Amino acid sequence: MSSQTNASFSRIAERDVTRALAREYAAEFEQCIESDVLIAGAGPSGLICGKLLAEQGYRVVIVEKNNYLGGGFWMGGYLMNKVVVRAPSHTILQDLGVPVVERQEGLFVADAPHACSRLIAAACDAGVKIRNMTAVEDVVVTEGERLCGLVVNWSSIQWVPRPIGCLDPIALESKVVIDATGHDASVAQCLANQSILDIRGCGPMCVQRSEDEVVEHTSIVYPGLIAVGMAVSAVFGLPRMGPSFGAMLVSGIRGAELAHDYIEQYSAEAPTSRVETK
Ligand code: 48F
Repeated sequence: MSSQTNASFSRIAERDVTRALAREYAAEFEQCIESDVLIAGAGPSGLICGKLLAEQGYRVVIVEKNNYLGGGFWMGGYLMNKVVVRAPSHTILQDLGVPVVERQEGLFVADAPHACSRLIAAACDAGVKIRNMTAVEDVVVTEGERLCGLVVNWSSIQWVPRPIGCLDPIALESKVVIDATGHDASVAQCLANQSILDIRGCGPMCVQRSEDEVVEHTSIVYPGLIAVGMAVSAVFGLPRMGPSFGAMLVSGIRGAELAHDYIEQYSAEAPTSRVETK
């Protein structure tokens, strides 16, 4: 510690700071333009899904409209910063190094900031590239009717007055897209807005059914698009969850398995509708 507090900072100019930021940003942004897996939403389902796929060597990008990552995982409900998970999903938190307390048989509680920050760090450690302050505005669908990317923009642009804020979005491409945007189901909603997909919206709360049903319904909801987490509930009209997070984590894991299988199949079939460029 003393070697750090005794030394003076290395000498640099202001322009060096700006140049360092710009170069690193540009280099990483270039890698995000075309990935294996593009995940919309950095809540618990999206983060664990991205972590597992990145650990398998896939190029994973998460776009998140907020500045902060974690979605609803920082709070367990009603501003109480503890999260509840039911067995057997408590072992996922334990594997992340998060302490859990068993409050009654099969019902575990963890500290929300601890759980959320561990999950974010694990995703970053695995190599997931994060584009925060980036909102999904639309989807890219190829002639073969496969969803192969997201149309995104700075999320802050929606707060800029229209006359000065008319800023075109850009497209990011991937082999598979994951909708992990929670109750909004923002990616599926883009398809619904264009009458390509039916979305039912969440039903009333029923914790006994909701967690199992979210995992069971985690699936490919349109060619190239997998829904995980509460987006699954919104698409299929399942009961809302309440502040219990096990199904978010297990659904994210299931989504990663489906994405792996989809990419294997995608690579084998080598789509013909995709324009081949450098
Ligand atoms: O809401 P969120 O945490 O989704 P989740 O992973 O987990 C749900 C639980 O937190 C909780 C629950 C179950 O216990 O009911 O709500 O399914 O995270 C979704 C993330 O997606 C982002 C949003 O800011 C949040 O961080 N998001 C939503 N719409 C967009 C988006 C969009 N259009 N573009 C980019 N990010």
